[in-house]
Amino acid sequence: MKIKVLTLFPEAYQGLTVGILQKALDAGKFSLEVYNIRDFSEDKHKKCDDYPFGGGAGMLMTPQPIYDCVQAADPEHRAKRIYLSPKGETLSQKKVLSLSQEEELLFLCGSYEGIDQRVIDLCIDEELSIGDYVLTSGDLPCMVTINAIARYVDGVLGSEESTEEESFAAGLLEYPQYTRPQEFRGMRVPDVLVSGNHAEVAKWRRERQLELTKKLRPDLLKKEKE
Ligand code: 21W
Repeated sequence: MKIKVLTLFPEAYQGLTVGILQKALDAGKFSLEVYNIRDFSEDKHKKCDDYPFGGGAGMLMTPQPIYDCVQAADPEHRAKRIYLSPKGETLSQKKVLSLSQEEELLFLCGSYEGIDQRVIDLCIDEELSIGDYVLTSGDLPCMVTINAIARYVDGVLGSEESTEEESFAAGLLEYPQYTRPQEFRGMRVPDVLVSGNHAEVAKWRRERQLELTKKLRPDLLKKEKE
C-alpha cells in the first residue's frame, strides 16, 4: 500500500514511524510519503493561511498550496483522497478494514480553523473524524488512522500478533490476561489458565469477554446482533 500525507507539520510524522510500523516500512510492506503543503505556496512568504470571508475567529488554509500539493502528490487521482475533518464519518474498525484494502491512500490534514471548502469539493473523496473531541489539527487523527490501517496490511503483523483472533472477537471486549509469576502480591492467576486444558481456557475467556462487555459496553452486544 502507498500512503501519502499532506500537512503543514511533516516533522510530526517521525513519531509515527516507530516499532512495528518502522519495521513494516523498512521491509517495504507499505510506503509513506509526507508532503509539506507550505512547499507549494506561491506566496512570496510561503503563506498558507488567510482570513475567512464573512468574518469570524481565526484563520483558514488558503486553497492554492493545498490544490497544487494534491496535484503533485496524486496527479492521476489513483489514491482514495481523505480529508481529516471534525465533520467526517467517525473512524471505526470496520472502516479501518475497508481502507486497508485500498492500493493507495492520500490524507489531507488541515490546520487553523479549517480549509477553504472549494479544495474539499474539488479534490476530496471522503471526510474522516476520529471522534467527538476538539484537537488543533488533523495530524494526530491522520497518524491514528494510518497506525490502525497499517496493522491490516499483509505482513505487517507477525503471526504472534495476528489480527485473526481479533476478528473472531469482533464486537467483544478483550478477556483479562496474565503472565508470570503465577502469584504476584498474593494474587494468583486463575487456575484454569495454567491447567493446560485448551478447551476450558477458550470457554473461560469467552465467558469473561461476554461478562465484561455486558458490564462495560452493553452497546457492543446490541451491535453484534445487528
Ligand atoms: C477542530 C479545526 C475544530 C477546526 C466552521 C466554523 C480532523 C479532528 C480534526 C479543528 C475546528 C478530527 C469552525 C477529531 C478533531 C481537526 C482541528 C472548528 C471552527 N468551523 N477528529 N467554525 N477531532 N481538528 N472550526 O479535531 O482538523 S479529524
